[in-house]
Amino acid sequence: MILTIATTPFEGQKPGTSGLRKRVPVFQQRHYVENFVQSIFDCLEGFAGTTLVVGGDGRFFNREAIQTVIRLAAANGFGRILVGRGGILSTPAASNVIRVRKAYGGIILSASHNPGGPDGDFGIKYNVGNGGPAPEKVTEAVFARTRTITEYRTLDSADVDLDRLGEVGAGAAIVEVIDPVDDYAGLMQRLFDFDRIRGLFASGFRMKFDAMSAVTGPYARQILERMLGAPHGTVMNFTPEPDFGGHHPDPNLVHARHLYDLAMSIDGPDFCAASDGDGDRNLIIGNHAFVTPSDSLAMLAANAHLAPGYAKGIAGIARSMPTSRAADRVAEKMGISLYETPTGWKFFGNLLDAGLVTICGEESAGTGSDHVREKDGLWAVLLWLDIVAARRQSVAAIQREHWAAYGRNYYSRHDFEEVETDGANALMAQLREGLVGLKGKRFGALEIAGADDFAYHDPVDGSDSAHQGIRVLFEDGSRIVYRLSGTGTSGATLRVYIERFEPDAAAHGLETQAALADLIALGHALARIEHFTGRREPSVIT
Ligand code: VG1
Ligand code: CO
Repeated sequence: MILTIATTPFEGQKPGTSGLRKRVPVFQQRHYVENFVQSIFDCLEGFAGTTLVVGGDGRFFNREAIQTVIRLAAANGFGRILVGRGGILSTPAASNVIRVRKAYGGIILSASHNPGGPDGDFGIKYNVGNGGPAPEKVTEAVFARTRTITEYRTLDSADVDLDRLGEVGAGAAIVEVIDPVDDYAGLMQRLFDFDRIRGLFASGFRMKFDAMSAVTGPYARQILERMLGAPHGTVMNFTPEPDFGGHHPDPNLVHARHLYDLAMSIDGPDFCAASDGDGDRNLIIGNHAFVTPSDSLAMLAANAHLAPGYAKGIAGIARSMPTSRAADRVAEKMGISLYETPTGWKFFGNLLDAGLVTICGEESAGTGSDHVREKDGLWAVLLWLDIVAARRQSVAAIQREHWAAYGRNYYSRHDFEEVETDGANALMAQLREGLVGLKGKRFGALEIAGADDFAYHDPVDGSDSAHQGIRVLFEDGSRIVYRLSGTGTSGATLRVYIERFEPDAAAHGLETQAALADLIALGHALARIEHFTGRREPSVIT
């Protein structure tokens, strides 16, 4: 039976860079999930009888939230609800299911790289019919709706058994529990030369993939160990845990330090990789060769044609604004367009749909292509493996040759996490006010060529997005970028992105923080970071 339940709005149900993210106890409040999900449905049109995809990264509260979503979706008139078995779907796999099953859209339950567990974070994100995150005009409408909602529609039905494949009824709708891995593994098989990668492993190539007790475990084991013949034990921490084993499922040099140490050890593996909570990020470390995400985007773009799925070449590249300009040099040499978008995958969707770009990436360890409409951690790992197999070279050699051909963009991100919101906002405000005065100023060898508050005009749908981060550009091509995170759940996080271009191969062997030292110091001074945040040092350097 369909029930109509009276409710009142909750404060702050505002989707950020990638959906609504809050602490678990916030989501556990009565009506909280219902309000947000009903607000999404209230902003959609013409979905009666269509298909909705639902899945999550398996974190604490995933199963409960999925049952709620199923009841609301059925009561609101969706005809078919596809759910990953166990409530599991990695973010890229969900994107793929939406596309191949021609669904109206999808609801992804994830807070990505944020910690999980009863005191951790939870999140809900809506994806549209192309498989990608809802664009800003949709997320803004949803937020507006959360502020006026008075009732939601649900069923009084029992829970669906999420562990049994197949169809069951829920009100007038059909719920179909699907294998979360099959379609996705098939897609990877079509894009890459699995025989060639199998040959690589057969020749003794050694790899470690850390699924970080998060969603990619089942995918990585199926693809790497079963389909590609990597030795048993290649995939570590492969069982998705509701609290990610108490770890922070963020594949960076802080939270996946052990992989870095392994790759740098004397008899270390040839290739180390990891993914995040929901499987859309990637970390790539060759033996004695850490690849920054920005460099990875550039190197994948330059070599993608070696993989069967991209043999015809790539149409263009898109990167988020703070991502280094290494990819720009590749695009320039290839004679293809480079698009600079605001942070967040939702801005790539239109460019991919219009065929303007094939490969996209962000400095935050996200790369992907037009095969889905999300960033895709395992995809990046498999493309790297296919390139290594095709070139018969180590990651270190590929990286060295890339830098020699294109120059090296030294790059680092400094995060000041959980600082006071007022101070962080004041810091951004004073930077914004001082922008006009910066041009022409000199600091030692560094001269400011210009500074602005990044705004994006979408060339496909004509929409505008302002205030996407402060850019300070230098005459020698260096950059300092400041922005506040839109994924945190407590206080504010200031991100400072620092980049310097080095054309001279003789200077490509420097340690990154040392190569950027003068820019880092200037970055602190220009924004008066200590004054506004009370912090002298960042909490995380990647
Ligand atoms: C961060 C990253 C951004 C990424 C977003 C979602 O956002 O910087 O590049 O798209 O997370 O990634 P922010 O607003 O905190 O800087 V995920 O893997 O958390 O879905
Ligand atoms: Co993620």
